[in-house]
Amino acid sequence: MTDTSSVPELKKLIYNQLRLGLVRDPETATLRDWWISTSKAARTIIIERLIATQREHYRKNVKRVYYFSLEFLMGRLFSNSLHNVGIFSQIQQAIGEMGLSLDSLREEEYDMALGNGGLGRLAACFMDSLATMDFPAIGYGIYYQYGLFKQEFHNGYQAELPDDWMHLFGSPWEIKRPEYATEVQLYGRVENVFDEYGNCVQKWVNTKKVLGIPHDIPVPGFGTKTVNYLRLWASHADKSFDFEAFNRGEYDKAILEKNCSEILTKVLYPNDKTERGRELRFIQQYFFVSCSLQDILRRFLKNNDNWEHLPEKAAIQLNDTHPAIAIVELMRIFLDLYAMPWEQAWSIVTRVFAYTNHTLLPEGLEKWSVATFSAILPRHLQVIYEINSKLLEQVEKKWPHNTSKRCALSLIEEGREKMVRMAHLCVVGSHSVNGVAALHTQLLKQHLFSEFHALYPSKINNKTNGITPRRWLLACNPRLSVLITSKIGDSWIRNLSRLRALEDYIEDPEFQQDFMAAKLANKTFLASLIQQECGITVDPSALFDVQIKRLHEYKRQHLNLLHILALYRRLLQNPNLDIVSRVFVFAAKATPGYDMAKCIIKAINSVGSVINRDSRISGKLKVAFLPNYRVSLAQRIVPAADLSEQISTAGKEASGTGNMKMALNGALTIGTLDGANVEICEEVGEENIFLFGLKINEVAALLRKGYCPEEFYHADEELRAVIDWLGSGYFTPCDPPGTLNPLLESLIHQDPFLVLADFRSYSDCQQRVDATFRDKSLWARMAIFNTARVGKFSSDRAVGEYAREIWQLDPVPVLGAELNRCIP
Ligand code: 26Q
Repeated sequence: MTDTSSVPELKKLIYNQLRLGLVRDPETATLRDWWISTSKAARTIIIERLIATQREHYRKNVKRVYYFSLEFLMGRLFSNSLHNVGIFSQIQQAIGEMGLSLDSLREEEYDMALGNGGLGRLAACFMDSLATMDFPAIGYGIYYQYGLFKQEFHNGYQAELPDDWMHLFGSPWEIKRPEYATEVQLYGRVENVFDEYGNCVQKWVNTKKVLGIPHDIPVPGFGTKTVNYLRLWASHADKSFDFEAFNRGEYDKAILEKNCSEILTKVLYPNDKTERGRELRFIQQYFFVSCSLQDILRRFLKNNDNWEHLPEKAAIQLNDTHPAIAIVELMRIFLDLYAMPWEQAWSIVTRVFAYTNHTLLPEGLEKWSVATFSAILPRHLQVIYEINSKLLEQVEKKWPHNTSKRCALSLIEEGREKMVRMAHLCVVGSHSVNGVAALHTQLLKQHLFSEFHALYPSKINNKTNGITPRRWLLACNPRLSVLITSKIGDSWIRNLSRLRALEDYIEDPEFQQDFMAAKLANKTFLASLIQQECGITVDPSALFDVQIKRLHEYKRQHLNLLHILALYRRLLQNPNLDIVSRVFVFAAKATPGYDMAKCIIKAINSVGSVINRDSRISGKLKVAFLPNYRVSLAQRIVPAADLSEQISTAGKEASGTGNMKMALNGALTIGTLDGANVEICEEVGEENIFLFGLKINEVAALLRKGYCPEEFYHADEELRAVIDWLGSGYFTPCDPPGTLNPLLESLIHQDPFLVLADFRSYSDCQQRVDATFRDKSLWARMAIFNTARVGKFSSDRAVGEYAREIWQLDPVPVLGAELNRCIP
């Protein structure tokens, strides 16, 4: 048997892909051609293992978890696949012998940006961990033609461009599977008809039909033969689409209708409150849920014949409420297509589903109008009313004659327009409801779902988020990975807690030096990217102060900005002031409809361009806002961060995962006691993190008493000065007067996220950061402590907890997947 992973064999595979697959002459092949051929060569190995894995799962009739998510932020797959399959160094050598470099090939790949932010990236990290830990798993989502928009800055303002990620070339990783095409119904009406036993049953008729075509992306585990996959659905016109129009000779009308079907999965919706009314998003949700459930039931019926066994074979995790309609759809299938009694159907459904909540913000809670349901999914609305009436019976039993409890718990929000509360649907229809950090879960129990918690005391549980160490250390930070492995071996890659062994080296000056040398090299690399992308020259030895995340007021990028202004002003007023040089690195996209977020971007860019050009401060401060934040950009910034900004208003960030990524790469955190920061603090110890700001109870107390930002504005001379300065037009000389007014107005008069209240505490804390950074050895020790102590935040740990405590899922090792004999 040939060893397909030997260098000569890999070279052969790559050449074959280039010549036979792409029909290209090696003499004239472009970098893109080489990237595609190399990816496809790796893919052949992955596919053999995929087939072996699926065969094993089928043969053993295993239980699987199905992760339902509207978003999978996979980023680039090239390096990750090579690492996970165990051929990274061989491919590196093969490519090198062919006169090319892996780094340049890597740059050819588009990010698979099928998500907005944390929730989508979490789904991607979980897929990596599930495969690595040999859990049978399939991710279900949408094959958007356009991912999250591409961001450019025009005069400091965000401009949005389409992200045509597949471009003309498609993705070398995807496998289109028309043989599993699935039909989905929409619109129509419900008729009462009598079945053969004289029972009145409901029939959904006169519907429009759309087809879902699966596109599979293989997900190889690290150091295992398991290859799971992501199944993404693209909409397609049904074969029968408007045949009549064709027959009437209305060819153009028929084609237009075809386009309507195919528009369904064209674009990912950005996370936006104003988007809620968009009917297309609602249809997207139902479309992918319906396809996925049919796929799951088809798979179940191949090996089983008793629905009672479904919960032993399938666990479905709902990534937020976005796929919540799945609960109703499975009920509808059981009731209407299999004539199952309600109680039995409900018992099965609630044992299959589990729900993860990712937000406490009221505007983050999804609601759809009863009118939308009635037009698009009329039968589902009936089922929802039925679920609700049974829920309200339970409420009546627990709290007799209590209207306020009924209103608080009902699936229907009464008002001018009746709305269906999707989170309530998820809570009643699932056996598990989890938050994503300890604090977040506690707040779910105490506030958002307090009544449900009283009704179902054991349902709500915590699963603190995690990140995959394969992408967020091994692949993104090769220098640090090599150093760590040289000291403690490579078992940390699959068992991140092993990083604790680094504590033995904390006092070792040579290790401190090597650790910080890796950091400096990463900063030098980022500095060249900043030069290239922003035209700003930065000094790699400065403190790299990094805030990278979606732009949102609650995340408080503007608090960071006020601190930058304060430092700048202090320097201007005292040119000899001794402060540590800093490079402030930002990267963030603002949702297109979110004007305040866009105004904050403009403000940061405007202040940055003045500061960066001011020779009076001799380069002590630089501000770089890197455009088009995405996974591949994060992979370059994370390893280069000295300071990780996690400064949300306490109680607003469910968890955060960027905090984990930067701490793992040896950055120190400056943060509030919010989300997973609380647990990071527990792990690294208070002496290794910079905490500031109001705590949750203090935020609540301040709001209760009536928060008045003007008071803080008037009481703090420096704060007032920087706010007035920002509003003066000084930083926006070429823009109309009042350009930044919305931001100023909001800060001084509303300040919903308590920026002014936390400013002084933040600024003082930044002075402690400054003092610490001067002590190189102290900083190095603290940085190493961070890397050594954050093993808990591996997505392997998180997924292990989900499997044990929610899914009751066992690992299934795939042995002897050496099917390479099929390859010539
Ligand atoms: C809703 C309706 C219509 C269109 C879009 C949406 C939508 C899309 C995405 C609403 C929310 C999201 C994304 C939310 C999100 O990313 N939440 C983050 O999840 C992370 C993983 O758990 C946490 O770490 C973050 O704290 C949380 O903000």
